Amino acid sequence: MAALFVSDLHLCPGRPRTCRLFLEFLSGPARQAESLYILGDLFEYWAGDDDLDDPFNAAICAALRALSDTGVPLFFMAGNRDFLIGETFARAAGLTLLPDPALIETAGAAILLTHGDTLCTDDDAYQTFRAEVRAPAWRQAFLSLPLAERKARIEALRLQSETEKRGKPMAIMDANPAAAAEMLAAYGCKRLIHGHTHRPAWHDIKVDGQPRERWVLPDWHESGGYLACDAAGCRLLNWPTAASVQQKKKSGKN
Ligand SMILES: [Mn+2]
Repeated sequence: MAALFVSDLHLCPGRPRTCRLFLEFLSGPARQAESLYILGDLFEYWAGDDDLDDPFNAAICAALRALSDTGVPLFFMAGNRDFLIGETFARAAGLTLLPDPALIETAGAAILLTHGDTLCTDDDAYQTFRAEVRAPAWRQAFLSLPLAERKARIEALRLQSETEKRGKPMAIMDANPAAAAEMLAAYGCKRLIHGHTHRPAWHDIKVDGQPRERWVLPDWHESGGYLACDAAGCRLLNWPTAASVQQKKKSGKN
């Protein structure tokens, strides 16, 4: 059995295929997992746990709950888009909230987890914005606004962020390798897993002359993917896999 890691699903009603793939993942490979870690940006945005009445959000929450009810431990770390997820959602979905970063132990090995946005240290404007919206006072003030107003403000922020991203060099929006090495060194850990950059990869790095691993999770859109880690190591897997597509054809579903 392996611990599975996913991130950057960006689920929203406008992406029905991605949602279907994720639901199939939850009722498929995730059922056989030792545990499932969702490392942020599960949702395209999250306006607050009082938005759980929304049928789309309720359906995703119920699917997570169904997995958790089968006994698979489920963990969630917030991303930059769904950092307003709180204890109410966590209880409803049957998952445990993790801080960012979080040091976990699975299959006898320590693994450091982070969403990944704090590693983008070359993007000063983003880090300033992040510090502002992650302050407890900002969170409290924002969550006290009416839900409709929160949604309108988030929509405006998303448009602004899309425009800004177009003007930024790609390199600025990637994880800074030195920041990743520093994080590993600070926790004395050999393996780091993060998402956010949408650049799935396995980076073999050196920290203080010692071999270390940095795994970057893929985002989900037309297809998805996940990282599986067990005593033998980690591997990035596509979802859906060729095998499951085959299986689905045989059973006549699509
Ligand atoms: Mn992100």
